[in-house]
Amino acid sequence: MTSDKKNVHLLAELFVKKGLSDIIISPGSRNAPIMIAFTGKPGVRALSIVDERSAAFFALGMAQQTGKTVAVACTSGSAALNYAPAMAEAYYRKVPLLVLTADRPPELIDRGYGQTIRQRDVYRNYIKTGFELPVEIKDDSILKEAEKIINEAINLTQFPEPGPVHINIPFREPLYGTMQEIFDPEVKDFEDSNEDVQPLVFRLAEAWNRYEKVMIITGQQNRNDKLNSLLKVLVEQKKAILLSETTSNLYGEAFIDCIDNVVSTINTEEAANFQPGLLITFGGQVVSKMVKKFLRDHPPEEHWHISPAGEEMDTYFKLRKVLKANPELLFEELLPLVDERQDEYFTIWQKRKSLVTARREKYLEKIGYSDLQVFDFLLNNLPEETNLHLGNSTPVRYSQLFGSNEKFNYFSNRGVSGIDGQLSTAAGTAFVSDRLNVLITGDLGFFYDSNGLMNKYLKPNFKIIVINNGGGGIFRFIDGPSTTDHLEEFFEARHSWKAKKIAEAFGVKYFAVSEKHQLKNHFDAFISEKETPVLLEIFTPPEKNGEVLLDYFRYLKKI
Ligand SMILES: Cc1ncc(C[n+]2csc(CCOP(=O)(O)OP(=O)(O)O)c2C)c(N)n1
Ligand SMILES: [Mg+2]
Repeated sequence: MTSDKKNVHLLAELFVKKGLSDIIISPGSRNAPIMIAFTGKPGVRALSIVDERSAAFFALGMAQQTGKTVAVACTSGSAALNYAPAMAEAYYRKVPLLVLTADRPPELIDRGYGQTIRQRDVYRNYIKTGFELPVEIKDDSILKEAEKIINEAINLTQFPEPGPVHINIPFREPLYGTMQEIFDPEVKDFEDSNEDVQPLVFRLAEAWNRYEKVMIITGQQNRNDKLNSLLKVLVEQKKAILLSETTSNLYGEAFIDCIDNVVSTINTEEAANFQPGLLITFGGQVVSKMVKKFLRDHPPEEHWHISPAGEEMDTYFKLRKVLKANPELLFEELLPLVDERQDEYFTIWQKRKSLVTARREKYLEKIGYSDLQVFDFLLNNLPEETNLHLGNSTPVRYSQLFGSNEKFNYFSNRGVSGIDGQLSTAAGTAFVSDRLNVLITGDLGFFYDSNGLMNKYLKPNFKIIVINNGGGGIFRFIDGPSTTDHLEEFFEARHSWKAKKIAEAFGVKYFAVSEKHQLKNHFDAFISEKETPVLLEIFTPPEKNGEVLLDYFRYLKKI
């Protein structure tokens, strides 16, 4: 049996035929036909999550792990608006989501009916495309039209690059009718044009060989072993400089994987020595503000960006060319065509990296209990094979200071860097993953998204670490807030809340630490817990954290 609303019956059929399985449904009555059509259908795994904001981030977490499109479905009105933060994140990070919003029929919009807003194109600025299904499928031509829309919408969630797509679905009452399945729709797949990358490869090789100083910067991306080995050769044998971040999920001895440590020590007199001639970039967002500033002040002569969708990402205001290609294919073809670059340029970066790394270790030996010390402990003690979810604000930034560790897969909501869905996203990834999934979040980020715990799908492989420094610790480090009278009240939003009762309310086991000597024991107990999700709250002193980090960068500079 399915819904007697033919538009959604058709959608559910195509959803399964196109190989999709996961849908998260939030409660409501306008979306009853979606529930009826999807749940109980062979091949569909339907989850129920109440809070739409959290549900959409949970879906994003699932999709970032599996690479498969995940659908979310909600009722009409403000429910749909609550999907918006996760849509924006998915759009800017290229995560495949299919957003289904139930709506009233067009004749009842703006006529005083309840729970009704203008939903068509509601996410228009941050989705790939928005569609609306016909209300009634009265004849074959409307059926074909709906079939076309659904095929196209699902294809667009994956091609040419993944992202979110919206389908608004108007329903006329009554909403709860059922009928036997009647449709066996036709699947239309996206034909990848498989464009020839050769001409692009020759152009890039020609540029490479023209410049002695070649720098590659990688933004956020998933782990990719083949790409990783190609980049290793480009760096180790061809002497390019590669700047990567933990969120780039790339690992190599000679990669400059702690950008801020190195860049913060480059002074104006020597900047020209570190400045690239040719800059090649690919991947998503770059976390480091310092490298953006460095390259704006000391720009490359040419910047070439590689993007499968051909996006113009002119971060450094020097973009010369966009190569519409897959970086892996491009680098594979490029390797045999490029010469080794200047040894001097390579060495200057490598030397600086070793100096600052030694300096970091010295500094860590002498500091007291603080966020930096806690991160040092955590990053050195988390088990192998961990999916490490880094909260926005300082967790993702602290991780950069320690470089990339091959034992972790790093995740972070860096598409738009919100603190509003980190817990839900990590929980979604843990749900579809067999590994240990550890989220390190700030306190405000945790309290903000604590509805992520209002969820029946938290598994024991999901562990949360809350670094509770009494507010938004980041505002102590960035220039500006401390020069105003509002640092504590309006920037940090200082509080003395504790996560204990929230964790307990949702059946999450709780541990707390507020001094260095407690850290090891509680951390070990936290990691050993195998039966239930668990939360470790680490209280740190806000003022001290600020001093320790600012002093860290001063200390590095004295190399
Ligand atoms: C949805 C959203 N609102 C506001 C911000 C701005 N913001 C960035 S960091 C931050 C403070 C986060 O505090 P916390 O989670 O405790 O992390 P800490 O800075 O202490 O590491 C805020 C409010 C944001 N990134 N996202
Ligand atoms: Mg905080």
